[in-house]
Amino acid sequence: MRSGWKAAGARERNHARRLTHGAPHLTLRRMSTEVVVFLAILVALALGVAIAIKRARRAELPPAKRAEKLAPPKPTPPLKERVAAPPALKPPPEEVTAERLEVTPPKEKPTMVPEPAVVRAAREAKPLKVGLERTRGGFIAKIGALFQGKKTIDPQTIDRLEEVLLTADIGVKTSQKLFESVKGQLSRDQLADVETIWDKIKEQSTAILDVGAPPLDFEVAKPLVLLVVGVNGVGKTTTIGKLAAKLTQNGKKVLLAAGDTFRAAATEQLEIWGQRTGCPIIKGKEGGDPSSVVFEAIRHAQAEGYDVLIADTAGRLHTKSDLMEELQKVRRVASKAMPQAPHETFLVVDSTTGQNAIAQAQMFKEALDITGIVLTKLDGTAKGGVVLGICDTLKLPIRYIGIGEKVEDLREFNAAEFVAALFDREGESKAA
Ligand SMILES: Nc1nc2c(ncn2[C@@H]2O[C@H](COP(=O)(O)OP(=O)(O)OP(=O)(O)O)[C@@H](O)[C@H]2O)c(=O)[nH]1
Ligand SMILES: [Mg+2]
Repeated sequence: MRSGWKAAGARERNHARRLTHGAPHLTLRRMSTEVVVFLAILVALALGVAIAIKRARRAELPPAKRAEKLAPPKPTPPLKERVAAPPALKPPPEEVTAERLEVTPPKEKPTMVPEPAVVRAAREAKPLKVGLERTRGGFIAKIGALFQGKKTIDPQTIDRLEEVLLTADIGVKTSQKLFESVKGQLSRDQLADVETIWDKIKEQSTAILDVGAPPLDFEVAKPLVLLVVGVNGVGKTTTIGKLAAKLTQNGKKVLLAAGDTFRAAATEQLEIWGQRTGCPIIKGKEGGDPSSVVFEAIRHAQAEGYDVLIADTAGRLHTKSDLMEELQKVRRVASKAMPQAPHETFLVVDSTTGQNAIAQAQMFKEALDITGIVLTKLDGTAKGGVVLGICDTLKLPIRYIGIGEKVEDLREFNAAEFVAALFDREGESKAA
């Protein structure tokens, strides 16, 4: 009985302990969990409301402002010059990678001192014939050999002339045209006379080379934007350097754009020309977007009053459509920075590649609006006859020719002058 009471007493005590200690502890823990859940719901609700308000405000913005808000922060302009850009300019119309561009002013004084045009012209007059010596040693020397020692020309020799022209790097169509003009337009008697045949060949060559384009005018726009394109290693950068020197010597303020972002060495090469000629360079990041560099360069040239902007580009195979599209984009973006830009697009071709140069020129012309050709390395090849093939096939004007690696070896092209130098047989026997 006593033990029964004891057990009952213990149950009572336990019950009392649960009531006095255990229960409040449990209640507190449950309460704090509920408070945390409640607070979390409150925070989530507040966040939801804040996002909804922000979206509603953005929806009220005009599309341009909205795009501005959504766009990533703009990179800090790298130079003070950028601040001076004309306010009316619009941003590039299509996706152009924003990148830090630099203007590299020449560190020292230019190494070339401007020289009066007359003095320069006199100094330049001689090398053309010398520079064309190798080409003269090609098909022209072969024709000379064919006529060698002959006072009159027989019909067999005329047929051999056709062979020589066909095997020269003129291109089949053009050589045929040249031959027909000689054979078809001369009488029997005239055909027998060596000098008359030479004259006819020269006359027809001049007619082919003169495609009737108006003379190159660097003053049609300020800045005149000149884009230089071509296959790898043809002489684009060298031509740009030489041309920058020429223009600077003629009193033009020239800016260069390092649009060959493919290799760091390409920019360095242009920088060396910049140092030599005293022309500043706009350059971008290696591997960056060339159209961005060209766009920035045009803006800079406009803001700083440059007369000419020459943009280099990376060499590319005419058969690579993606690379050709990159050039098309450069042209489109340039025209957004300045309507009509690029005003000139020069295709540089290496004459040592012979008839391949004609194929290159054809494909570049199809992809881009090429306005002129620069034919380089005429000093190092017997295949210079390709100049006839290019002009005849594409009807594009040759603007300059390269007859060496030096600055003065870039020569303005003039069909009559070129033909005279190429066919100049002074020193040879005229009876040949
Ligand atoms: N003999 C001679 N060499 C030339 C002439 N023009 C350019 N070169 C040389 O050709 C080589 C290539 O010239 P670059 O100007 O680097 O050619 P590029 O087209 O810019 O080359 P990439 O940028 O690699 O596509 C250089 O060694 C030049 O000195 C020329 O008229 N005559
Ligand atoms: Mg180059």
